[in-house]
Amino acid sequence: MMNKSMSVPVTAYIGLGSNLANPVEQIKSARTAITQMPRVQELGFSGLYSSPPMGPQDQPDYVNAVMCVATDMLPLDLLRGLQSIENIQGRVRKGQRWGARTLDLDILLYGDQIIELSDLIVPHPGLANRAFVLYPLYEIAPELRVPGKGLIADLLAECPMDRLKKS
Ligand code: ROI
Repeated sequence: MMNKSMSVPVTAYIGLGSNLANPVEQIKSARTAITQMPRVQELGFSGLYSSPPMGPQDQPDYVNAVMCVATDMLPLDLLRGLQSIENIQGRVRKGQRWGARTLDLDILLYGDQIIELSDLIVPHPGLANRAFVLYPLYEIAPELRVPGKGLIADLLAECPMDRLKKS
């Protein structure tokens, strides 16, 4: 009989971002924490990129990266796991929309699925026009097709690198 906890792993992409409390260390420890999640295997990790904040300018520059994992966690279970890592690393949700944060973990892609739940929209709505997501994603998955949006290479060609720097 098929064990109902067994399911086929999907390849998911996670965006990591930080602009407080030593961002490079925040990203590194988030990587370790994600790798240590029970039903997650790391398949790839981009370089680190820095960029000025998108949104309010009165906050430090960000460090961003993208991680590729294989997981058989359901999307919302993966999201809850990532949120608990954000909280452990001292994320405080303040009033300001798009304010500074110690750690932001976003599910960018979950296999080829389109997910539209109140808590989770995949592909991530900002993916197609944010250089700090597209460039690290392209680095680890240059052949990727983004469901509903097309080839990563075509999205990248439309998105100037602007002030994004590979660090
Ligand atoms: N800006 C940059 N450069 N990098 C981010 O990860 C990032 N994350 C955010 C907002 C506040 C929108 N701006 C950002 O959530």
